[in-house]
Amino acid sequence: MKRLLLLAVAVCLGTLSPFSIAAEDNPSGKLNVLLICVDDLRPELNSFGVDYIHSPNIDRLAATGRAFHNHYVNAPTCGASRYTLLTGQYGPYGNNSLFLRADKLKSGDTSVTPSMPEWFRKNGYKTVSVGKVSHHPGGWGGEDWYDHNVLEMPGAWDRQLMPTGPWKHPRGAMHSHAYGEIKPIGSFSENKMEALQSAEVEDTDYHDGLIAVEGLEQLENLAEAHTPFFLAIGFIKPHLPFGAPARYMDPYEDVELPPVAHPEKPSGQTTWHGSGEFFNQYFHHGQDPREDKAYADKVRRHYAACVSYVDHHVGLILAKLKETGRDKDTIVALWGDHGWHLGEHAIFGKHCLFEEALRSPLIISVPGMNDPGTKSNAVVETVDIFPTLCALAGLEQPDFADGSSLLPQIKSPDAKGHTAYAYTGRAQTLRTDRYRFTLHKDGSTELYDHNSAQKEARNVAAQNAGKVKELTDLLKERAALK
Ligand SMILES: [Ca+2]
Repeated sequence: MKRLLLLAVAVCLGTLSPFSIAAEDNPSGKLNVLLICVDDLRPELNSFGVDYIHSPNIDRLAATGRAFHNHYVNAPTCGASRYTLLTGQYGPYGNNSLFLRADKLKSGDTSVTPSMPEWFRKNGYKTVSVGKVSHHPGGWGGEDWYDHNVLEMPGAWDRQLMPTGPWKHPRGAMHSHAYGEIKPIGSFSENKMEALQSAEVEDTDYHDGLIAVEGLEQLENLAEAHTPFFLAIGFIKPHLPFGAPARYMDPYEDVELPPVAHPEKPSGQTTWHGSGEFFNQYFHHGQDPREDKAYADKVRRHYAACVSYVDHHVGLILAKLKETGRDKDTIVALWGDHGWHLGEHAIFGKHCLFEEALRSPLIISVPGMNDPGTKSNAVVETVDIFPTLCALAGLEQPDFADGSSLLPQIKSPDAKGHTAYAYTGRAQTLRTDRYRFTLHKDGSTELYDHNSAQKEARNVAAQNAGKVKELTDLLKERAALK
C-alpha cells in the first residue's frame, strides 16, 4: 500500500512516466523519445483527410498514436518555429532566432532557459540530432553553416550529424537538387535553381535519403545502449525546391486534384504576400501558378511527391525502431514546422498568418496509450510539445515553458484544447476553436469565423466589435509571455 502511495505521489510530481513500459529488456527504465521533424509539411497527408496523398507510413503512425488535427505552429517560418519547439517558448521572429539565443548564452545571460534536448540530457538522456532539427541542418553556423565551433544550440546534443554528400556542406544540402546541385546564393541570381525536379535517381541522391541512412545508424546504436535516448531526425523535404526521385511522382500522374480552397487574393489589410521565396529564388520558366492552373497542378504534384518521398523514409525509421524492439519503450512524435499555401489566398509559400501557413501535422504515439488511432480535434500549439514529452517521459516539468502538456489529450482524444498564438514581425494571431483573430502592428484587425462557409476568406471584424475586443485582450495575454 505504501509503495502504491509513493508511486501515486511520484506520478503526481511528474517523476515517473504515466505509461507503463512494456519492453522486458528496457535497460534504463525510462521511455526514449524519437522526434521526427519534417520541413514545410502542411497536413497534406492521407490520415489528415487529403485522400490523394500517398503517405502510408505517417498514416500508420497516426493509426497507432494521437494525430492532432488542429495543431498550429507559433511562427510560419523555419527558424522561429523551431525555436518554439526546441525551447518551449515564444521567441523572436526570424530564421536566426536560435543563434540569437546562442549569443545570449555566450555573453553569460543567465535568463536563458535550457532547451528541450538539454533538459532531457540533464535528466540522463543521450541526445542526438540528425539532419534539420534546428534551423541549420546539423545545427552549426559560420561559413556554409559548417563551422563546428559555432553551435546553434549550445549544450543540447551529445552528437549532431548532417551528412552532406555531394552537396559538400549543410547550406548546400538545404536547398538542393539531385546530382549535388545547390542553390546559388542571392535571391535574384540570374542563375536560379529550377523550382521542380523529378530525377531518375536513387533515394540517396537527394539529401533526405542520406539523412535517413544516418538516422538509422544512430537509432541502431542508441537502441543498444543502456541509457535512454532523445533522438531527433529532421527531414528537409517538402521544403523548396520540390525535387524527389521520379518514382514518387507515380501516384500523382493521373490523379484528379481537388480544387484549391479560396484561391483569390484577399482584400484589405492582411498578412498576404507576393510569394517572394517561391518566385524570387526559384526558376519557373515564366509560369505563374496563380494564373495558370496546369502549372499550379504541376507544383502541387511535385509537393505531393516530396511528401511521399519523406513518408518512405519515416517508414524506414519506424521499421528500424520496431526491429530493435525499442518501439515498446519509445515515444514517437512527428511534427511539421509550419504549413504551406499551395494556392490558397493566391499564395505559394508560408510567412503569413492564415490557416494554411500555421496548421501543421503533429502526431504523438506512446506505447500503451488509450484509444490509439483516434484523432484529437483540440486546438494545440508547438510550444506544448516540450512539456508534453516531459510529462510522457516522467521528467520534471519545465516551469518556464509557455505551452502546456498534452497529456490530457493523449489520455483522452475528447479532451479540450486551448488557444494557439502565432506571430510574424508585423502581426500576431490567435486561433480559438471557432475564430482566427489577427492583430496588425498598426492596430488593424482580421476576424475569421471558422463556423462560416467562407472561413478565412471573409473578414468579419467590423461586424463583431465585442469579439474583437475579447480576442484582443486574450491575444495580449499570450503576447506578454514573449
Ligand atoms: Ca520550414
